[in-house]
Amino acid sequence: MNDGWSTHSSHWGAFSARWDGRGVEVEPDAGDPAPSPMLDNFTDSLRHKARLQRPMVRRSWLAKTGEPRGFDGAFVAMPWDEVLDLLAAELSRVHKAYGAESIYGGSYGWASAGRFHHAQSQIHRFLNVAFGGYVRSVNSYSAGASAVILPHVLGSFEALSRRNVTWEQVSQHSDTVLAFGGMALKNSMVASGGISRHVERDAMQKAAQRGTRFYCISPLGDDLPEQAGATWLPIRVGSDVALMLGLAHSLVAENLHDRDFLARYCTGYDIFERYLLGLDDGQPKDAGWASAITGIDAAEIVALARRSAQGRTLVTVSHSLQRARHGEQPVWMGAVLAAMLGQIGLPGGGYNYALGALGHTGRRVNAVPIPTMPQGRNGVEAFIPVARISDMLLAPGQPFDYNGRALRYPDIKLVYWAGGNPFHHHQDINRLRRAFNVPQTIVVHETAWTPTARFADIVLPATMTLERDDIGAAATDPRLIAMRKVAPPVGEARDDFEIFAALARRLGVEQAYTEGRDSRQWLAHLYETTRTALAAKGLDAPSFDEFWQRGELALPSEPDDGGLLRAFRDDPEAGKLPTPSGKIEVFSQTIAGFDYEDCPGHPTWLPPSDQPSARHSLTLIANQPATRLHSQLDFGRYSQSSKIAGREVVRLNPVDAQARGVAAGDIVRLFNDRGACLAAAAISDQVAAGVIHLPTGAWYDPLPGDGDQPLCIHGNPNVLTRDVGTSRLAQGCTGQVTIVECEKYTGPLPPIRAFDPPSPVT
Ligand code: PGD
Repeated sequence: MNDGWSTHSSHWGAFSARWDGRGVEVEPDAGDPAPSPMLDNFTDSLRHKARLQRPMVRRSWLAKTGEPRGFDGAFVAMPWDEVLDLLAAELSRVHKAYGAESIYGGSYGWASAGRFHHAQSQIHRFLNVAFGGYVRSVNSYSAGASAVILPHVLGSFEALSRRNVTWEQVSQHSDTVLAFGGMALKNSMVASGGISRHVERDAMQKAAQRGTRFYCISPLGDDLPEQAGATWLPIRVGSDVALMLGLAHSLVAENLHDRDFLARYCTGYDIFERYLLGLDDGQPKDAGWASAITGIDAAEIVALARRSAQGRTLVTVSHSLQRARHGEQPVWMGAVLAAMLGQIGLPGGGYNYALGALGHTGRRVNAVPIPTMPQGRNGVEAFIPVARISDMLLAPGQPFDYNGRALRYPDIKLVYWAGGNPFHHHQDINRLRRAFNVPQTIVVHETAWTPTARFADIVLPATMTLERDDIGAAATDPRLIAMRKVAPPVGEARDDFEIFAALARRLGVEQAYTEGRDSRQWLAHLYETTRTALAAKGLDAPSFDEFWQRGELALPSEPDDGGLLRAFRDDPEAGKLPTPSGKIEVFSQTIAGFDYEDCPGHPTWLPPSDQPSARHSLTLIANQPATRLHSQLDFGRYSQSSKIAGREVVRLNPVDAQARGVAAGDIVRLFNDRGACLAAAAISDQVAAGVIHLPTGAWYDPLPGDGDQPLCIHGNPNVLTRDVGTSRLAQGCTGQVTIVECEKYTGPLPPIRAFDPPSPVT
């Protein structure tokens, strides 16, 4: 590139960048119609004080003093050769003494966009090669419940979310979009692996201009962009299934449900209809019943059912709804409601789980494979659903249920993490603190002194994406991006690949790990899969060097064909769904057979188990932030610009603020029985009454000397959330909602320490 500019990419957009020795200039990709302002977080991040510069080892771990791990422990700097010898010896010791089933390498996290320096792939490959495997995690914090329920009732989560109704179809065909949980642009700004074109805003605007009516069904009115011109239905938190049932009942009451579709394409509707009509429990799930639960007017529910039965109607359900106790139910009931409307598989209609939840959805899928780092084979059977990490560490050997199986938690002695931040992403951080004190050794590769790094024993500095060459690609993005190194690594930071290669050498498996390739040779090797597929289609398929020179390459897409649901609609025999019956399972014999009280055999209204009380009267929504991806670059310019007095901003409805004497800009304390945090108040009528909104991602910053449940002085909502699975079926993350109280904070305001390296560091 000219004048020192390099093409690069991130989970939140493609861009060019230039390093001047102190800061980074960033220019969004010229072809991106709506670049993410989160790109600004890169500008001053590379040499920020929060960056990890040298390998560090916890002093008390080295001295074996048995002192608990904590935020404020002392670390000792160690030269690379020494720390790698030490770590190789520790890995060998644990492996020899307890086996590979004592090493937790689940290591969840988004890390960076590049496909080669993909921290997950690197750590998994290393543990597979070195020890024949590790205890893994399954599913994600994003889609823990839907990834398990959808295959039982409709098809795989990937197929249903990624190759289904596109934004092109919405802008051309949809008349009504029932967006349960909304489709906020802050979420579709992001796609793992990269996103070169942000199309959602313009697609919704185009649709609205054509006449599409969007309904934002959420306690937050701005969960759809203003360009959608949406009607806001401020539903009570966690009551979407009741609204869906009320709509379904209204359809039946007026004979508007599509009986032919239900008979031809579904199984078990008759069983579900008995429940819907209340034939066994005496409670019809009618609009009046739904209104009492949801707070939405009964006449409005009936009118919405009527409208949905006319024209082309699309039902979408966001990830957020299933990141809660009983999160399987809205995912399933959304599909059943769409089935009753009879439009599943039609352009712009039917059901698209997670449309707008990430930039991966609503797009055409690439017709050629993207580069993927091979991870090798994991020979260890034991695994956990990803959000059960604290349970596993705190209760080794204890039984748990998962998707019809009775399993036991493995006994973990060593935790190895690269590319994730559990002290950001996991629920009930005070419980996680206890859990992180159980293993003998914790190893973390990080770019910065995240709270997770501060709770580790061996902390190895990893390069940030801008400090290395890579290839950016996602299976739903039409561009392969040459992610060219922008700046030299900070301090002694090394690529994860280099670190694992050096460890592999010490463990005698270097050749198996590297296959004799250096980083550059791996990039060329991984690129070859894409190049060969392009050449086979007779398309532009430049050599690796030419691709690198050009900076990007266009990838072809599959047709906008509606995926598996369209194929099923067109021919239910030839296009059978991958469910036990080959049809849409309105009732699932398999799930009923598991006999889980918290996930029955058909979609069911199960009231939230965590209800507001006199002591804790507000429902907290802890969702994805708008100013950064998760916790990444919280110290970056854009993220910091949104804070008030350095604290994360919490939004309250004017009524709730007034009742507590809270004004805009005040510092407030949020608390419940699990913990407490400070945040800065903003007052907004876009937040329903009784609801309080604090996004995730502010780095955990506990007040020193504040006991077992220290106040987080920065605003991390995961000190408040509950660490309990969605149900015995999926055991997914339930971090989206919890019950709290809020009061004005008048004490002295402690300085933020989250971005200061731990002291003393010698
Ligand atoms: P990130 O902040 O993306 O969060 O959780 P996740 O752990 O993915 O963490 C990635 C880390 O990787 C960062 O600390 C970054 O510095 C590091 N990193 C970046 N590049 C590299 C690299 O090349 N090498 C190494 N070694 N490290 C690197 C996200 C998770 O949070 C997700 S996906 C969801 S959907 C959940 N959402 C919620 C929620 O809605 N509500 C609550 N309460 N909690 C949630 N937690 C979950």
